[in-house]
Amino acid sequence: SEDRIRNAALRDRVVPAATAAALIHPGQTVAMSGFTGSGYPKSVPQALAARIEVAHAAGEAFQIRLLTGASTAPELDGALAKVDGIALRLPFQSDPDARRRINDGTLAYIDAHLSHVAQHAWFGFYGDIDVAVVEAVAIREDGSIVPSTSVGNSKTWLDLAKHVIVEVNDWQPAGLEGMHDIYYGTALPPHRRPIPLEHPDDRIGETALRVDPDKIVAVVRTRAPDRNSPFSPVDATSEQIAGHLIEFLRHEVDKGRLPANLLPLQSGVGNIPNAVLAGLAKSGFRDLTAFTEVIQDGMLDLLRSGVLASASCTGFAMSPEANAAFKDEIDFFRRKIILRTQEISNHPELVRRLGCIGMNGMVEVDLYGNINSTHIMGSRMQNGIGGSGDFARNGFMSIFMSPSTAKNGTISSIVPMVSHVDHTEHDVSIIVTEQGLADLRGLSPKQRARQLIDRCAHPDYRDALEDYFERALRDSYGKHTPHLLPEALSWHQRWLDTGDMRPAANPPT
Ligand code: 0RQ
Repeated sequence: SEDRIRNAALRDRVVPAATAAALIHPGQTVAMSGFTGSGYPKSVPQALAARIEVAHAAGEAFQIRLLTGASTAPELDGALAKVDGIALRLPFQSDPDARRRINDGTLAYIDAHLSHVAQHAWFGFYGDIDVAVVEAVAIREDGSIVPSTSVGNSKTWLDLAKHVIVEVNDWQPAGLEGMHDIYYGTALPPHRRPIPLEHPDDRIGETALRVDPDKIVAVVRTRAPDRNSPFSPVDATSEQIAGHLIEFLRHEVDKGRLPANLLPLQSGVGNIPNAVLAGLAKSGFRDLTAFTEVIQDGMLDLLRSGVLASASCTGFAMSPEANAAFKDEIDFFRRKIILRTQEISNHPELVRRLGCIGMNGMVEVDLYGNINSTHIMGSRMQNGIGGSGDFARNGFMSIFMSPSTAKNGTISSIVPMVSHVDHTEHDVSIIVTEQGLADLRGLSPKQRARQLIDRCAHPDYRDALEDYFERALRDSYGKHTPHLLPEALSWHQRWLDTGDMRPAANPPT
């Protein structure tokens, strides 16, 4: 088959992964491609991890500062975290080894809005970027780089890095070429111009990444799949959540508050969003659009059936089966999908203009609608805020979904006060649990509390929430957002002490 490296000078720079990894030095800031397990480099990070392990065994210090688009996979985050090779990580991860190190306090993590990362890098907040490592499906004759299954921050990494390593992955379908839309109109304040995108499927950029060929110090050939995990089958809880949400969307169309084909959808990743997508497939909706970060299995099905007319994203999260089918139907999907930089896929200006419907998961919500998306019991990092804030703050409406309890019912997802705040009450419009849906729009704090207790809380926790709220109404210092401060986080403390938030289940001794 045709060589994916179509520039002769760069063909001469092909080296083994270990040779390329040897160009990365201790203390350097390394910026890699990759977004939710798609389009991340696969062999250089592993070769680098091997090198770090050898250095550590010899008593030498060797860590890097690691920047990406979002989460990656075991070959990148996992391999480097296992050998304690990461001093600083941003802006998002979901790797068990990285998470363990973050929570034992040895890995510094900056949990950033995904739309912020490129501009913060340009502003210089992260210091110099020494090396960029990006995965490509091809290098063109002119040296420009065709990204693979994600774009993420790769444009910015290639613009800013002193040196560039490209992994050309033969496993990725060549037919990805033409799916990308890389916008080069961004500038720094005060020189910014409006972004000329008016419809979710507008193309406003180029199909490949520009790079100064002199910066490319190594090219590595790989042939390996994106490491994607299968989704669990839709369970009853997710199905109920999806049911409530779709009924609500229909109701909004009937009321004339949403057009018949809704507004551009943003959907988080995971089993509940997957259930929502499966529900949309059977809902009767047609010609929907998606302006989102990640396309997962369910969205590919919606594109196939015409429920979804087009989808704009910055990466994929596909199961191995979905990925195989995607490769077979790449010519169809290239007409339906636009892969953008995450700076554009999540851009506040665009999310506001298009009026996106943001649908994301949460850890917990409090009586007044503040959302915790990231921290377990206020201090343990789960994944990160990801793009949820970009859409929650700026969308037409912002929906958060979760089962009403966690950890076998020992935790209520509706709590008096959240133990960490990612999305404030001002950014949240709809809460959905398997119990029901609370529409918080246009409600005052006390009205919101009533809705959340009555519609979303699990019956095991309803009385305790009601009791807290009533006593807060009576005794709170202020009666606008009533709280009993010594008690507000006592449910979390009780769980830490006894393993159960329910007072009766495990009375403290
Ligand atoms: O822990 O795996 O140890 O059992 O949190 O929870 O129920 O599997 O749900 O995978 O949808 O994750 C908010 C984390 C939900 C996700 C969050 C525990 C639970 C389990 C995972 P275990 P589930 P999900 C697009 C947008 C932020 C990023 C985002 C997330 C684990 O949605 O990361 O939105 N969001 N990105 O047991 C204690 C609670 C809990 C709890 C759940 N109340 N208390 N533990 N858990 N609720 C994508 C990108 O931006 C890239």
